[in-house]
Amino acid sequence: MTTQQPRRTAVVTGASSGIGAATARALAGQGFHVVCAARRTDRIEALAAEIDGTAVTCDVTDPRSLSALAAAVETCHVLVNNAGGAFGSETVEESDPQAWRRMYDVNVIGVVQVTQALLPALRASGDGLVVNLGSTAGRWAYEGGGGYTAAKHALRVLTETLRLELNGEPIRVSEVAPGMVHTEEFSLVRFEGDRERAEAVYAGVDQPLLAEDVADAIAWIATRPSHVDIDELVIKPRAQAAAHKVHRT
Ligand code: 8X3
Repeated sequence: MTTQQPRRTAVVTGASSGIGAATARALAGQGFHVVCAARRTDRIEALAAEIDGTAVTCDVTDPRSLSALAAAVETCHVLVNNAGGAFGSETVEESDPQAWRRMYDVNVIGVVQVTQALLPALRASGDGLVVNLGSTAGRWAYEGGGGYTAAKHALRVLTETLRLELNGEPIRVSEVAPGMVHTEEFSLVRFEGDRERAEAVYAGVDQPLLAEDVADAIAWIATRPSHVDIDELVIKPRAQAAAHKVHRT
């Protein structure tokens, strides 16, 4: 007679597209029950149906919707703080401070709030893991990226701080920091729907990373033995050696 083990639970924010959706699929493929959290209900419901998961509509910048997320998740083994994004590409001189606030809000405060909401559930699992989606923008500055690089640098420090504070508890804290990833929305959002500028980011680059490549790295981290903590994992396409050093043909 075989006894069926209950599926472990993973929560993925920003699961409606790109790296978030790919991560939800990858973790489901590893046997997790995945809670797909995002603002766009239709997308996460379709994804949840596909992977036998659960959809929870929420906005990581809105504490009220995070209470609903916390109420829906009793036990959480893996939390992937993926929701985030870049808004604009102006120089520091020309940038809109409101865009900086929005980027800090979604990339940093959003992670703080989701983590606060789900720490009781992570503790309840007895073996929790938090994976924060950082970026190479959290390591390198580049012109026109000020608001985003500042926010991702902040997220890196937030991740380190959390690891220090949770030391002694059975909760690991990781940062996955991708470089150039060609997703359907990241650059389109940054350039406010300007498809030409968005596509120019990847022009001539032999195989930028895909969302699935990053999801694969996250799934790898989530399937290490419990005592193995992957602090940070920087992942870039072969064609990218640094923020400015991208081989194009
Ligand atoms: C995305 C990487 O180079 O667009 O997080 O800042 S970059």
